[in-house]
Amino acid sequence: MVDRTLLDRPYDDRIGFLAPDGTLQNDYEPSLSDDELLSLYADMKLGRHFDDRMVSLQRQGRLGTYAPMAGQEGSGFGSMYALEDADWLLYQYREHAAPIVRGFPPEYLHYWAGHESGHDALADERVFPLNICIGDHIPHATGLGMAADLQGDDDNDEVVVCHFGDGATSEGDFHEGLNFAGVFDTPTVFVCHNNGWAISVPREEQTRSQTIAQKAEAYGFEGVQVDGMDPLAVYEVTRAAREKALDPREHEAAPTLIETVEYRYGAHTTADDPSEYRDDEEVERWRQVDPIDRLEAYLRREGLLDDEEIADIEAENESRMAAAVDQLASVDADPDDMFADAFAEPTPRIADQREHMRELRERHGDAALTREE
Ligand SMILES: Cc1ncc(C[n+]2csc(CCOP(=O)(O)OP(=O)(O)O)c2C)c(N)n1
Ligand SMILES: [Mg+2]
Repeated sequence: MVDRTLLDRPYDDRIGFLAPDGTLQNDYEPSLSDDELLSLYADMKLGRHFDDRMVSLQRQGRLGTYAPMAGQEGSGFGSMYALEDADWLLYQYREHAAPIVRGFPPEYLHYWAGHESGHDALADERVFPLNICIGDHIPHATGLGMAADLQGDDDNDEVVVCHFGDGATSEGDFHEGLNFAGVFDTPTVFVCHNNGWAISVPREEQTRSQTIAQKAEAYGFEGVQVDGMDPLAVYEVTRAAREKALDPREHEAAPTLIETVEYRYGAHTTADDPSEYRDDEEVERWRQVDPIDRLEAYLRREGLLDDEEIADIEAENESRMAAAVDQLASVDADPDDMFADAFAEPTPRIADQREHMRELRERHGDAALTREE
């Protein structure tokens, strides 16, 4: 049973159901079945394993830059589990839960290795290519929601979910996207992963608003703040927002802004050194409320999970990831691709650069690409 009243809370009343020790709070009963809870746990573990391996592959020089997710699995997987297959996904570079829940195609790794093929990996699963240009995808999510509405006649059953970070809320695109969504009642769910930092800029310097959730007020729809380290709370809230987005009653369907409060344990990307701007104690504090440990504690309490089952899940996840890494070796990148697709026809400057690179490769081979010329 979806609880729509969850969306009607004060903005700073952070919704949470699962305590760090795995007990349930606030008279909550999970609406996910036991099998679904176990599957959510296994996917979150896959996400953490994927993340560890991706960082290590980057360190080995087998990937380009990578944006670690560890710590943010509660909001990523909790929100993904609330969706149906027909729903559309747009996400920022850190929310790897979207590709993992939508089938974890091995080609997803290609993107991070700089291969064109990584972009299309999830097209059939209604997942857009990940977004690097902060906030750009927010108006797209609104427009897509509007299109779903128009195409679905009166019985649209697709929502559009858009993931982005706290930093994205400072972009004009955020405000334009949410304003339009409010005016046209688009079936869009905006999930802001507030991890407290936009690279080295703390949340307090990002906005003077007390919460990010309250920004929804300005656009005429509901905003809620959720404990992003609690996958079950994020699940229930996203489920309620999804239902509201599809409400067939006139003027009842509306977007929602969900602010998930969480933390990234690792660096912003593998090109960042967080010790320059934050203390280890801060990281340690957040690790104490880890989303995977919480769910695991709950499942153990309920007798749904034991050491042996955890070992089986880990073994299965390791073999899935190993298979994805294996096929990475066979992908051949064409350095020319980096000049493709920005414009239908390359601008003179891009054409010059492409020509310059081709000449260098002809003269020196691909070693030219790692040398300063
Ligand atoms: C339009 C734009 N401006 C600046 C950047 C540089 N940039 C990359 S990540 C980032 C911070 C984003 O922070 P947030 O939205 O909180 O996401 P997080 O990295 O915390 O997941 C910035 C400013 C960019 N990618 N795009
Ligand atoms: Mg952030």
